Amino acid sequence: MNIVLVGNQNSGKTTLFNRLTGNNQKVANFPGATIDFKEGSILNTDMTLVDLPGITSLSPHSPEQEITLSYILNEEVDLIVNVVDITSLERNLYLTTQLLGLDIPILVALNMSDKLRHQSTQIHTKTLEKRFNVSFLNISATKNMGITELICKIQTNDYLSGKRPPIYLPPVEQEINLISSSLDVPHKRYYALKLLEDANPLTDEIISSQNKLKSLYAEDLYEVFAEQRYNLISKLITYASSSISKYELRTEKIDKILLNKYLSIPIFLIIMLVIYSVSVGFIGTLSIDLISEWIQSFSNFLNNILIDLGASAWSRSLLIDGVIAGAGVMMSFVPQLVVLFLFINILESSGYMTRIAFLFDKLFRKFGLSGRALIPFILGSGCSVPAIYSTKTIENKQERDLTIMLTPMVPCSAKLPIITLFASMFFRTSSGFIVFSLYLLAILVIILSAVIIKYFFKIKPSTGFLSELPTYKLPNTNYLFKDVAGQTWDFIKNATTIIVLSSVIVWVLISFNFNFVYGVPIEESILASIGKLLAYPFYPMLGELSWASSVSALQGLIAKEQVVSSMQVIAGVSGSGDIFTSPMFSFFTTASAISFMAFNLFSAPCIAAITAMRGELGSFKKVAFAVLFQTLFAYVLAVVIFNVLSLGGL
Ligand SMILES: Nc1nc2c(ncn2[C@@H]2O[C@H](COP(=O)(O)OP(=O)(O)O)[C@@H](O)[C@H]2O)c(=O)[nH]1
Ligand SMILES: [Mg+2]
Repeated sequence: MNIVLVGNQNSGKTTLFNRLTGNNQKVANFPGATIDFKEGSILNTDMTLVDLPGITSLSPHSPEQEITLSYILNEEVDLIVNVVDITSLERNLYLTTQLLGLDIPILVALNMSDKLRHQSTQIHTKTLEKRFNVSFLNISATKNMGITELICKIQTNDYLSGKRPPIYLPPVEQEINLISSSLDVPHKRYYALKLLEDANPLTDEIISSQNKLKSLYAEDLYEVFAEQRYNLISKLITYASSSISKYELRTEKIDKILLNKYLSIPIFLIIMLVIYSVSVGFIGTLSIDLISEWIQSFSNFLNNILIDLGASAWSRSLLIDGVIAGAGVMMSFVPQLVVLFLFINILESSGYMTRIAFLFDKLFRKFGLSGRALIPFILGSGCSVPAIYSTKTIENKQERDLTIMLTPMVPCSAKLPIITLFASMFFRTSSGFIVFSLYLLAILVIILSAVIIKYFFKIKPSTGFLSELPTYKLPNTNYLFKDVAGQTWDFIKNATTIIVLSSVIVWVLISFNFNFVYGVPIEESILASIGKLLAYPFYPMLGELSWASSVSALQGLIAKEQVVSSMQVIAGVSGSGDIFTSPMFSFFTTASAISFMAFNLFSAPCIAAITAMRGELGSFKKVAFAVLFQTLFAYVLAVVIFNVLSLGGL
């Protein structure tokens, strides 16, 4: 197969030639001419390639151009690769329109496509293909782009080679067809046109055709044809090119950094670190401290008024330790939620969130999750409540539900006191390692849970893989504040009743015994009785019937911090270090310490998180499934850990 490269000077033919042939090239000489050209074979194929001198049209103006024309017309050519400089399409396509008159298959290589990236226009090659009925391919000879595709197309004959489309206005086409039908040579259209342009026409037939066209257009038919070619091209280019908006240009520039191969993930982690430390860290800690202070002074104030009013001890306690304490738990979430919603909304509406999904999709899809799930997981290590709300940006409902169910299994910061309590007590020197291992365990637990839940809910892998990324936009502040306000209000509305109610219920359970005597010591309370029942299911993970442990775990439902504070109250100590000297908790061994930690880490989250799940899953059944699943999973895990470690003598 003999292939020739044809194109304007400086369109990149020689560069492409070198790229395609490597070292398999030699200088050839055209018989009877001093001008030489290069010949070679395309790497790893037996196709020969010829690099001809550049030409601007099929009307040669120099000896070199004559060589090119004569080679194309007279040699055995199986395919013309028309090399076109995409940055000056108008001039280059002029030659293409002429090459289309030849009886040789053509493949147009739009070279220098790399340069187009810096220009503000885009070329739709499909439009060009449709109009010319030949294949167009974007390449860059210097940047080695599209070269493999080019070779592939050539090797497999994968290019359009249908009927040649009309190039000129109908009267001209009509005369071309008339003349070419009487010719008996290859390249009829090319020669017919030449005859029509000829100043010294040979036959009467040609003279009459010429006269017809001259009366329609102008005296100089060469000019007329050239003009019609130019008109066609300029019209086509307006159709085929669209200008890139300044937003798209800006987006491209930003993405060069944000989606850079090496920088994208560090940048994402830094952004998350900032969001995390500002919302959950700074605002979260500050507001929890401040709000507990306010609640404290408000409670004192209210208590004094109630005493003055002669209210009973239990009613004061109900209001303060039940209702107001519950409202305080709810309120302490609000400031960090506002800040977090603000950040998440900015990430989403700016277009960055879609890019994060794009970065992590491949990995996360394996577990039935969207790349966007990474954000709730990271935030979840601070607090599950805002993390669950941040799943709002996951479009696919199934993927969203799965993420919501998994997020509470990320150990949140409120679970940290549990970890540190046990780790520092039982693993003094290696407590850092234990904390680290628990986080690793959390990752394994989440992956395993994902696989199981995916199976339960028959979650199909979503096919909506992103290929188009939106442009970056500055968020509209109006909508931004409306969204944040709406989301925050949703939380307050949904959470207040549930949290206050459960706080009151726990208060009742702690404060009364079954005879409804108020103010009994905790070990005689209703909660302790429930704890004594629960001690049996806890036995397989503790090796001990301990109502104190099951009650503490149960209190974690209000807030996970309460697990440790409940243990302190039951042990009757003030420092957490003394907990294990109390007879209530002295039974803990290394094995039961680890299993109890694991159970608290992965079992049902606190009421606030369950409320958030209820709001976002939108179905009570799904919440029940999630909470039961988590608790059951944690239970099995804890029992396995305890028994394996106990067998190992720990
Ligand atoms: N940016 C860019 N420059 C190119 C590309 N192909 C060729 N060139 C440059 O364009 C110039 C002309 O290339 P050359 O191969 O000599 O063109 P020829 O006259 O058609 O043989 C050289 O400076 C090449 O480096 C390309 O794909 N992208
Ligand atoms: Mg050259």
